[in-house]
Amino acid sequence: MSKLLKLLLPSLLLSTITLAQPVPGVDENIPNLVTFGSEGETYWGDDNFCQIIFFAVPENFNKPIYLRVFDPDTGGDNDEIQGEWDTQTRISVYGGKGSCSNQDARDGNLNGDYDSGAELDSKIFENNPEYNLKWYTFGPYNPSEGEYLPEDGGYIFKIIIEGTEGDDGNMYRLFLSSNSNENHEVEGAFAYYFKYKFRMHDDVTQVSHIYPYINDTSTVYIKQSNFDWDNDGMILVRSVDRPGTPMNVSVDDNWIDSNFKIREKEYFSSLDIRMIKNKNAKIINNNVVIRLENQDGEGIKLYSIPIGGVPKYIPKPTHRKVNAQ
Ligand SMILES: [Ca+2]
Ligand SMILES: [Ca+2]
Ligand SMILES: [Ca+2]
Ligand SMILES: [Ca+2]
Repeated sequence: MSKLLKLLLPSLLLSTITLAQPVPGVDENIPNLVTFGSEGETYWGDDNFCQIIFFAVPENFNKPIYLRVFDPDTGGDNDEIQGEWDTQTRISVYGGKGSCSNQDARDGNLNGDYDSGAELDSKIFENNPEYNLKWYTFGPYNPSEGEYLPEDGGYIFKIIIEGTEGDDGNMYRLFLSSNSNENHEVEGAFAYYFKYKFRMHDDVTQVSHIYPYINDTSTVYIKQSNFDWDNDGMILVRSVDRPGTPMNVSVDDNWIDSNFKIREKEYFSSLDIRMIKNKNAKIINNNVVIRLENQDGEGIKLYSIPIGGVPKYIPKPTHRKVNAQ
């Protein structure tokens, strides 16, 4: 993160702090995150049965925090059955040195030290009506139990959602809260992720979004990769300088990528990656994966809220000659 962003981050986030806590974020308009059991088929939309989300708690916040998970079970409502419900999901919370700065954690490298740092809590969820459509609360944690990374937004916590058994799809949502029983905002907090796995809307009129932020002038181009999109419509990049640049969209059980060059006006602004469903195909239960990298292969953070707000395309002024009467 640039020094400039570090200075601006609190004020940029201030206007949207009340939207900052849920993952998926409010502006993302994504119904659920998804992780399949480890015996799932990748063509159901999860490439490696693990999701990693980071939460940043600003350093001036000194009350206990809680990480809450909606519908952590795999069964009953909200989830995707394959045969019978037989899936186990391990949800773990990490803090301390190396938990969030570790490159394997940021890259989701499951062969490496993705589960680095101190494990604060871990719990296995299966088919259990007790947790169906309910919130489960991890914590309390003292914010200082996170890893102190001021350039990433303060004290950072890592939450890993890993399918350890079975083949069903676990749908869930997350919330960073200052209360153990309800979702209360942690002022100035937000979440970020380097790879995002989620369920698209079934409603073809709904547009989902992700919001990377171009935080310095060294980004030359962005490589976007997506998995198992089932050719469901279009992915467009909108920014202050472009109304919508199309990116490649994957088919079934397949990774595809494409690059787009960053323009000067896009530095220090968010991009709005818009996911527009195919109006005719009416694809339902579409689970997908997306990741962005810079030209050096470094993962680009996707923020649960767009930094500086949702970018608005500013059309170039057109100069028309006005004839004198
Ligand atoms: Ca099953
Ligand atoms: Ca459920
Ligand atoms: Ca679930
Ligand atoms: Ca899919």
